Amino acid sequence: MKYWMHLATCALLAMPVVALERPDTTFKIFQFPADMIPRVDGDPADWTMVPADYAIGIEELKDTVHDSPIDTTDLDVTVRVGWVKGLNRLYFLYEAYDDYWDFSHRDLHNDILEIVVDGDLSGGPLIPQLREDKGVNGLEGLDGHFKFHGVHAQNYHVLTPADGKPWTMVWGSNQWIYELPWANAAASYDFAPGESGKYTLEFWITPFDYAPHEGPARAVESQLEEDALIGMTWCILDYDDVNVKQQQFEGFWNLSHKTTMYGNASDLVGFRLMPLEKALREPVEAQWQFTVVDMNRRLIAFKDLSYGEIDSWRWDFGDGKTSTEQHPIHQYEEAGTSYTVTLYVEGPEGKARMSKVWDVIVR
Ligand SMILES: [Ca+2]
Ligand SMILES: [Ca+2]
Ligand SMILES: [Ca+2]
Repeated sequence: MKYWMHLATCALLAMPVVALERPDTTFKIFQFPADMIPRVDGDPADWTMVPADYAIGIEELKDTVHDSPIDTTDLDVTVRVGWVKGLNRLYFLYEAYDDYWDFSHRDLHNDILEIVVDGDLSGGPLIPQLREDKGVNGLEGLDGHFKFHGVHAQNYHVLTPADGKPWTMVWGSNQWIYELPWANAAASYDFAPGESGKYTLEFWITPFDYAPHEGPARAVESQLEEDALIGMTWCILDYDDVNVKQQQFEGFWNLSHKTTMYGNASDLVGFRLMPLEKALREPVEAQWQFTVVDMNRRLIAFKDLSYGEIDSWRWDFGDGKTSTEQHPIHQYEEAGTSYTVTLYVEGPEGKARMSKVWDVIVR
């Protein structure tokens, strides 16, 4: 093999591999504007702004355990997922029809919406039983559970409905993640156990890169960034008979088309954290941030973060100097705490300005 070919092969092998199920499909997570964050109260009215192509219906699901055909008189579900830029939370609206709502037992026998999330696409097993080194030094047992289970990707068994139970079970070693300030839920329904009907559930969860058993002190939230991909899936465990003694569900309706999504984050599907829809924005919005390059020389780098089609930028640095560069670097001659910095932007569809009074301080 020629040396350069060998190099090319090595480069290919070294590329990060995002192993997700359904690699040709990417689902979308709707970005709510900061002044329209959904109120978690079981009333779906605040989701009417979410366009139809964000709704994920039962036609995307597959019963990967029994291979049953879809029957919407047995189960029909739609899920919408949202996020808010600046918050590491995933919001959900779950709307479901079931011919038999099964929720009177105290144990695992309960209609369930199972969600698995891997915010940093770490992939790989998240339950000790699926580790390749299971059985080594007891990793399959309680050591594996407390040190590993659900730590780098999380599995929620959301109880639909939850009656005399918390809103969800966490299949992991870190039960603290299902309570405020990490999660919250509210449901609305009007049926008794064994009846049919419509169920509405609103909730949010916080995905974690690291969610240890001991609690949140050393935990690391997944940083949700616009346009980024996360791994996620859900499946619905449809129990349809309260009298069945064994804990056996009738349906396993899975968005990933691989059953082991429950315990392997490489079997999740890709979800994109979408930007704000155009209809929710002004045609031109001004925004910027800055970084101190060298405080001794009072050297500041300004970065334009404006939105829309823009063909002119004008910066007023507050010291009598200006720039028409998009991302200028400016040196202040004197220390000061009151440099009011303004960015004016303009394009064919409009103009805007962003002025910050107390942000830029040099000493
Ligand atoms: Ca609501
Ligand atoms: Ca059913
Ligand atoms: Ca059911």
